Amino acid sequence: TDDLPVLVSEGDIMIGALFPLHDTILESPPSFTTEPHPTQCSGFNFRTFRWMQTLIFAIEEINRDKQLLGNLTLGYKIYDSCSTHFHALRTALTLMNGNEEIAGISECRGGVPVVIGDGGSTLSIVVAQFLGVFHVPQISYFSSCACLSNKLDFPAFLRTIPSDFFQVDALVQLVQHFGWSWIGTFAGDDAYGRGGAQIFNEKVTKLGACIAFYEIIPKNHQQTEMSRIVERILESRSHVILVFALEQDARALFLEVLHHNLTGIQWLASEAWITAAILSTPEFHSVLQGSLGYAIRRADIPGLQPFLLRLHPSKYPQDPFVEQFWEEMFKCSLGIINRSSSIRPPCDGSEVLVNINNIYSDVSQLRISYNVYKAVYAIAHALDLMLHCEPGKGPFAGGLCPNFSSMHPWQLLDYLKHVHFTNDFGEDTKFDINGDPVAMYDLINWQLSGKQEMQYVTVGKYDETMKPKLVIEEKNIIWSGNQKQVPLSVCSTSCPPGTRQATRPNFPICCFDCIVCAADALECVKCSPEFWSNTRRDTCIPKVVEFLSYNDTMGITLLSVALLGSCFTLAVTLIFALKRHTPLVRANNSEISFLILSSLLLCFLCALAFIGRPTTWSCGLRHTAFGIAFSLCLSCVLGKTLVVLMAFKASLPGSNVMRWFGPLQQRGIIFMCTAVQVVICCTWLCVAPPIPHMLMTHETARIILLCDVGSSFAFSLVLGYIGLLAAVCFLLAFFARKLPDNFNEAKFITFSMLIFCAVWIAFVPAYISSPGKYTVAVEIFAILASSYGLLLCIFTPKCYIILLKPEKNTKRYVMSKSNS
Ligand code: TCR
Repeated sequence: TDDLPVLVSEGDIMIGALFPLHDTILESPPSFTTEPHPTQCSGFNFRTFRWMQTLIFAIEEINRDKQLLGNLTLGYKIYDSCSTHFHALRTALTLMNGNEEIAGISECRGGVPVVIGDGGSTLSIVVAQFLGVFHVPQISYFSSCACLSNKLDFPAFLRTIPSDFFQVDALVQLVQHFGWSWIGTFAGDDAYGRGGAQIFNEKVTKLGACIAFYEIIPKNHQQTEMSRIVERILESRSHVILVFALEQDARALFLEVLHHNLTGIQWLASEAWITAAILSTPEFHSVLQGSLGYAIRRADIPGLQPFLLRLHPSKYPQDPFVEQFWEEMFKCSLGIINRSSSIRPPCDGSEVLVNINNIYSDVSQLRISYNVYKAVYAIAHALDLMLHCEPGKGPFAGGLCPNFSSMHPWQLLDYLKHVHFTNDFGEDTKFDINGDPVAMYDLINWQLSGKQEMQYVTVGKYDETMKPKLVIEEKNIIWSGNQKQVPLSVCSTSCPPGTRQATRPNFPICCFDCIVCAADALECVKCSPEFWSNTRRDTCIPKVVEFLSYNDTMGITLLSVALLGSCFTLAVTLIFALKRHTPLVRANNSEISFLILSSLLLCFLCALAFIGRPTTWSCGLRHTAFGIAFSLCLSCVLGKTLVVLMAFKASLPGSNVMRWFGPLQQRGIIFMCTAVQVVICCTWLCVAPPIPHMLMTHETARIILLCDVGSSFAFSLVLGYIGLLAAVCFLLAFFARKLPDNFNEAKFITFSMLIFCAVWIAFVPAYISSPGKYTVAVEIFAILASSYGLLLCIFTPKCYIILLKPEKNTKRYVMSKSNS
């Protein structure tokens, strides 16, 4: 290795440090035909030079302080890594005493036990991989890539800058807070930019928002490529864009944005450029005003400014960097080494640092410098702990303490991992298991002051340890374009009520069309079965409950017909009762007639149970009452028919039928036939009673309230039994129709049974096919029709004679009739 410029100060414990004091390296690929040239760095960086001075400041402060480390002193060895990863590795090798035998490094003879640095993540990754092999602790003040938290790859890496993982978390919370769902991302082409943007994209997508585009800013800032990626902004029509890149790359991007005359975009900044001076110049005001981003916490380090201003080349002849700093600062030549590249006037000694306004002496934004300061103090505190280790209570196996004078780097690493102290500014410093500090950020908003100067206004705070982590003072934010209103960035605005999102094929999920909800459409809110959507399709309204009520026309009509029937029945009963002594009534077995009449009355009345809102009671009553009333009625008719038949048989010579078919037997038959139905009905009610039931489908706006028969077998049995009785009646009456009897009774019964059977046969298909409440109406109609049939056929002829033809109501006539 060639002789690299190094700044050394001896001490009891040496700290190695790497600073990217230059921005690039002038190195053409070596030809390997001649001896490779020594490295030449170019682009002196005043900012990192200030960080370096802060390191020296901190070390001198600690050496003065007798509390910390007692009389032991810290020394340092500082190298310039020139912002180039292989050069950083070269310096790290030198720090580890690369000139000597590397195998001895783990014993740390000659090598430093700890390294502070390097700058950017790309540099630190290389250095950390190398140092990790030897377990030499490395504390970075600037490398924030989340990848460095991986302790498998970087076991000895610690840092005082928070991991970008937390910065991205804070950015994502911002996105979530303001409801942006269509965000573009630009990333610098390095570990920092790519690493940060990638985590951001993943997290945002997980939230359900979408990345409108993701573009890498090339390191060479090539014009065509820059132009292409800026056009992506226009294409995507995204209004919120994150730029996760170093300031130089961000600058190249914004120059191109300016060139495209793109305004009205809300820029989200990464920590690397949110306080960048090169971007807050007037030319970028129109574009960058309103930008939001997180900056790490700053602090004022008392005494640092005079320390910075103390420098003079004459005071530090050994310092290889001061001389260059001076030449660059005052654009003059000290003439000690003749640099052919720069032809400058010689420095005349009149140069004074105090008068200069430069980023080096600006101590208003001490963020990274403060991280360097903290790193030095962390090492000092770790060494102090080690120094005060009590034998037997040490951290190593068996309570061992390290031997301070010949400590191993890994022992210091262990102490560093557990260091925890509060510095003079009241801030806690400690490392988590990944070697990361507690993440704290200020939310910065770029606002134009009255004097047209860009100001970094703090509008919020992020603290990993607080709940909530992020606090935003929303009212203090001035958005891009001097707006007070939160900018909107969505691909498609949300769909109005009553419509649903339909994703566009080949588009992210945030882009969709709104289409009107069909009744059962996917993702439209489905109303529960009792509800129905209103005409605007935005709320669910209760469905109309439908049943045959006393209020609607159909209900009223059926009700009146039923009541009318009842009245007729009562009227007939009255007539029969009044004329009960007349031959006609007497000949007609008045007992059975009255039984038929009352059962008919029951039949008419049971129709009423079918009208009105079905309840447990009315459901139970409906079919049973109907079944029993009809069975009773039919049994009586059966009994009557039997009488006619028997009477005929009895009138035949030598017959004694009448003897065993007297009124008692008649009653018995009627009772038996009805009892069967009563038993069926009781069993039905006990085992599976009919209950009210809501019939609802999603397709209709109505709920049909009906009685579920409970057991359809029982229902069929009841109906079947009635059918059976009717059929038997019909058959008997049919046989008896030609027989001479009173007023062709049997003929009328045949006729009434014909009507009865016809009605009920017609009922079955009508019942099955009629919708909703009309099934009930059909049933009532059947009941009423058959009841009327019976009433009219059996009783009208008699009433006709009783009322209008009283002359026929004589014993003789009745007898003659029956004898004719
Ligand atoms: N860590 C970055 C580099 C960087 C930076 C900055 C550069 C950070 N902050 C501010 C310029 C200005 C944070 C890295 O590479 O890890």
